[in-house]
Amino acid sequence: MGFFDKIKEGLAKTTKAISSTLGSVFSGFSEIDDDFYDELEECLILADLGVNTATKAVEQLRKEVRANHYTATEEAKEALKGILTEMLSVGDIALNLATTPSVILVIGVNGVGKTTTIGKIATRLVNEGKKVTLVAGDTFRAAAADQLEIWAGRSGAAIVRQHEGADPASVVYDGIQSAKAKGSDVIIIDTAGRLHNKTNLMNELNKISRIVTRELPDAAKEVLLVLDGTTGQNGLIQAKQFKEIAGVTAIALTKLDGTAKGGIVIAVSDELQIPVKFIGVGEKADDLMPFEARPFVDALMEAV
Ligand SMILES: Nc1nc2c(ncn2[C@@H]2O[C@H](COP(=O)(O)OP(=O)(O)O)[C@@H](O)[C@H]2O)c(=O)[nH]1
Ligand SMILES: [Mg+2]
Repeated sequence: MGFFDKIKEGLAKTTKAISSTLGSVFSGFSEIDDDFYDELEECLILADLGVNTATKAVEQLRKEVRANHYTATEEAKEALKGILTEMLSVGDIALNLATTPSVILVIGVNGVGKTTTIGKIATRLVNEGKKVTLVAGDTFRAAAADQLEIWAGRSGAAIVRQHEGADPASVVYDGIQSAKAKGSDVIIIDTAGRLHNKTNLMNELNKISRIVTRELPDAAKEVLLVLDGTTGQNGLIQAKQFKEIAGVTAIALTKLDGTAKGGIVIAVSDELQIPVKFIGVGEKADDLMPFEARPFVDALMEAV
């Protein structure tokens, strides 16, 4: 299945919600007037673009319609696709894996899909012929390392873990030594996401980052923030906190198969100016799509 069909399937709920409402706006108005813009803005907010991003998109659309003397709503629709695509284009969508080894530090609150996303990314990388080491930096619960170990087995990645309650930074140190010895191409670090104590979390992530920088000063590093797409605008608030404490370079939005609110992808890109590099559309190994802006927008508005 190609990217387009796969997202369309994964985003079925979102596509249905957005296209039925947006569809009625574009077909329900014969001319582009204030009522049209108001209705459009409301639809975009309902699709979880958030007030800021929806307002900004509609403002931009007004400018383009005026500048190009558009009169048909069909022309406005094409212009809107371009605007949304532009809002999603905030940086390189490929992971930076320029060095051997390179490091992906995966962060985010509990339950958003970090470990699952790591398993999916490991599967992709191993299939591309890369040697991958997973590091079980979530030592808070033994089950977390067990879950990562299952994904290591499935994907063909190596895993480094310690006992429950071990110091995450020490597991990371071990993981890096092991990856160096094995000649791994990519090291992916899982972490615990206890945001209830911001200071603790910050200290823990800082400590891990320091070890990575000390042991691999020249390595390409990604800090991948995982967000649960079903939490909508709350996810955005989380993301702002993590951006502040951890220097996020990339975002993965998960569970977009289970929500009618896929518009959150646009809000996240636009408000944080950090590229969404992956979207999760299911629980299986191949349910992770490298994100592409235009096909995403096309899928979102296909039936419109
Ligand atoms: N439907 C769906 N479920 C997902 C997706 N990603 C993760 N999950 C599920 O979300 C739950 C929490 O995932 P997990 O990786 O353990 O989250 P973590 O606590 O952040 O490591 C698990 O049941 C996963 O199977 C996704 O893209 N779609
Ligand atoms: Mg986990």
